[in-house]
Amino acid sequence: MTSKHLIASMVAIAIGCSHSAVSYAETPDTSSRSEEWKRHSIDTTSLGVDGVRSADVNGDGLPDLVCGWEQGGVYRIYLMQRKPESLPRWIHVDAGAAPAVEDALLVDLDQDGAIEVVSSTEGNHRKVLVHWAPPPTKHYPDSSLWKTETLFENGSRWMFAVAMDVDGRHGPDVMVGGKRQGGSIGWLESPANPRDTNAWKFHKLTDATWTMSIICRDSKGDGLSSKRKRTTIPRTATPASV
Ligand SMILES: [Ca+2]
Ligand SMILES: [Ca+2]
Ligand SMILES: [Ca+2]
Repeated sequence: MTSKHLIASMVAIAIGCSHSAVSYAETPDTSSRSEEWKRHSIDTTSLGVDGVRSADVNGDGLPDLVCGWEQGGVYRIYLMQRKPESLPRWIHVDAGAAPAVEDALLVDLDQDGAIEVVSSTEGNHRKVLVHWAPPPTKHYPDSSLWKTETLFENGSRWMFAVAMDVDGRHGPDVMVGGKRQGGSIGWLESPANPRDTNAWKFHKLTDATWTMSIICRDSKGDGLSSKRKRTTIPRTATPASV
């Protein structure tokens, strides 16, 4: 596999109650569209994988991944390790519990250079959690150095989050979306000390029936990000937010 093919590869997730996997699909080394893509599993050890995000967590130029395992109640980061002309290996970072996790977001919330995870949880847990990363001088994959705290809860279910500096101060804020009874879309305002989770303030923007995603765009072209939301009518099955 060349780096060109790897960059062009898609990350996919297979979802099932008894069989779950974080996987990626390798682009064929040919111009023929008829050749099948090869699926490579990264992790098959938990249940209910739900959603995947990508960012270069450790700044080595290789894309890393994060996803939540809804039935497994954990989130995991996968750090890509790759040598030329070989398939990647992945370091698993299992750094905190997140019961009924629906979405996991990579963001350096306290701006110290180490990227945290913000997870949205539903079911009976119903919290927005922050999983604080170790300081940049510490070993990022060391699970014992991670710390999980509640960033926000109001009794409603949380489905999706994106980072966005809404007010232009104190670094990134967090836009969050929920569902069903009491569901809303709003933003969590970062305080001067983002590590003080009690000081984060929630600003409700609108009611929401079922948030599937939140996309930040400068739709007016005025240099300020706007927000678009996608919601659906209520249903009984848990949607796949891949
Ligand atoms: Ca990386
Ligand atoms: Ca950080
Ligand atoms: Ca801010």
